[in-house]
Amino acid sequence: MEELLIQAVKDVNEKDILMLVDQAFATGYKPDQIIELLKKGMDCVGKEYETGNYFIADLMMSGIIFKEILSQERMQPSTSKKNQNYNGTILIGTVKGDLHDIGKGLFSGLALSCGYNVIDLGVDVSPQTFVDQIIKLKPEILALSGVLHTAIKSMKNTVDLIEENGLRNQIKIIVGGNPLTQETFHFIGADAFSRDATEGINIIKSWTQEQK
Ligand code: B12
Repeated sequence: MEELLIQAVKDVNEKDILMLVDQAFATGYKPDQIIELLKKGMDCVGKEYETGNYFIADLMMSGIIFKEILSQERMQPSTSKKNQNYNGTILIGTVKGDLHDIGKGLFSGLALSCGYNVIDLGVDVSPQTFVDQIIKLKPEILALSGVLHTAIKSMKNTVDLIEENGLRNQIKIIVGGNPLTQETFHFIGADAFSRDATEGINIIKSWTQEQK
């Protein structure tokens, strides 16, 4: 079943994907296991695009199907974790020049289920918008998302502008996205980075616990 689901995502075959996700639930798969399989399929879609076999329309369609599945009630993070104490406010956005928002959505959903107030500024968010919203909303945490290589520079510009406005020491910053490495993370000047939404949540939870 796992191989079939990955293949269906690779083929951007919506009907089969939805049917196989149903089957996965029926046989006891958990949402995070299903997300892992979908991500593997998306990697294949990305590779097909890189090699010229797929077009932008295929990327778009795969994104639409992924989002459709994520929006299903049964995919939401465990409700037993909800109603926890308020843990703080997270301001989040995909950085300037980048329109990818599925990983951001995953992180936001998990953060909400862990008791954080999440304010999502959307995609293609400029450094100035982040700064304006930090001044206005005073969040404890800023989460920057980006999956394009060019997002690294946008993240750096955002952190630099926060610094220039004298706001850096009042906020913890986590950057997330596949192109990030230890090296690019240091270049950006954030407090943490992750290529995985769940790991990112564990990092911010450790910050929140330190503050309590
Ligand atoms: C769907 C898709 C699109 C859709 C996006 C739809 C949407 N609503 O997001 C559309 C069609 C818009 C798109 C456009 C483009 N795309 Co695109 N896209 C993809 C694809 C196939 C899947 C992305 C995805 O959603 N994956 C699943 C999610 C769950 O993964 P994710 O977003 O990476 O999130 C994970 C981590 O990054 C991390 N994470 C992300 N955010 C955050 C935030 C925090 C705080 C934390 C802790 C973690 C975290 O956690 C998640 C896992 O748990 C990828 C291929 C791939 N393998 O990813 C290419 C890919 C990202 N796209 C690519 C490209 C080149 C483009 C275009 C430039 C194509 C073009 N010529 O126009 C444009 C760029 C448009 C723009 N300005 O942004 C390249 C990027 C190469 C690079 N690194 O620079 C990829 C890798 C494809 C490839 N192999 O060539 N794309």
